[in-house]
Amino acid sequence: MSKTGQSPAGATAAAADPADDAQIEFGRWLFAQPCTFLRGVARLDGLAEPDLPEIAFAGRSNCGKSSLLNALTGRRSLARISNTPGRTQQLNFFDLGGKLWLVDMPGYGYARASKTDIAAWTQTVRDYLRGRPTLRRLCVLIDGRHGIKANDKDMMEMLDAAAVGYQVVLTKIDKLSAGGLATRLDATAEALKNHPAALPDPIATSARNGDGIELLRAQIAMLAAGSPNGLKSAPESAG
Ligand SMILES: Nc1nc2c(ncn2[C@@H]2O[C@H](COP(=O)(O)OP(=O)(O)OP(=O)(O)O)[C@@H](O)[C@H]2O)c(=O)[nH]1
Ligand SMILES: [Mg+2]
Repeated sequence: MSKTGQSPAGATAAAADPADDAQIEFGRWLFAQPCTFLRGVARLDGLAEPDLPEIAFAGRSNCGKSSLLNALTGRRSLARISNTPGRTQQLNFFDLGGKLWLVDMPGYGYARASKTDIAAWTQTVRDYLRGRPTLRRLCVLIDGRHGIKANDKDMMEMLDAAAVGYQVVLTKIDKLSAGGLATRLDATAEALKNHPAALPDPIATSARNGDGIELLRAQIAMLAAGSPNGLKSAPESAG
């Protein structure tokens, strides 16, 4: 995986580097663990103390957060998918094999949200990001068809200011041609240079055809293991 942040020009280089076979296998193993809905919370005071490492998924309403979660865990309907934007209204916590929590966050930029809703959302997200020492990675999902929009930029600037590191994940890339994807990846990597808390290389995914899902699983598994050195022993020792 690129650690330097120096990616030569070109879409292939701009996309996150492929994981090796052992990492892919580890990711597959982790995400084959039983995954269960823990609880949904609208306010963080309803949440259990941070316990396991957490990976959270944020993004604009309808960008494909719940679908990505389902694709990662190989379940059709773990997280609720909807054509109605703004369906996921709370932070939904899922337990993956007692090893990791996955957090489906409410989408932002929902056109029909009231100012009060937006304020509440912003507060919840800020509280969550500030108060989760166990948060290992925030994935910011960007709808691959549209690229980074103004409200994505606002969100990313908030994260930059709070120094919360994040991985940008392009979704729905099955809707793009090969050329369209290359252009989107280049433009996204270029835009990320202005966001100090963003990892440099976006990951391109499709919940529909599975593109990029193994790579994302592998990256999350590595984070959950704590360090790349924990990789080989983790599946055996975890039973
Ligand atoms: N073609 C395609 N459509 C997708 C993909 N992922 C999600 N969608 C569609 O996009 C719409 C929104 O998906 P969701 O997963 O509900 O999006 P969300 O970000 O969780 O939405 P909210 O919870 O409302 O914020 C649904 O109609 C999905 O079927 C994908 O990879 N490819
Ligand atoms: Mg959702």
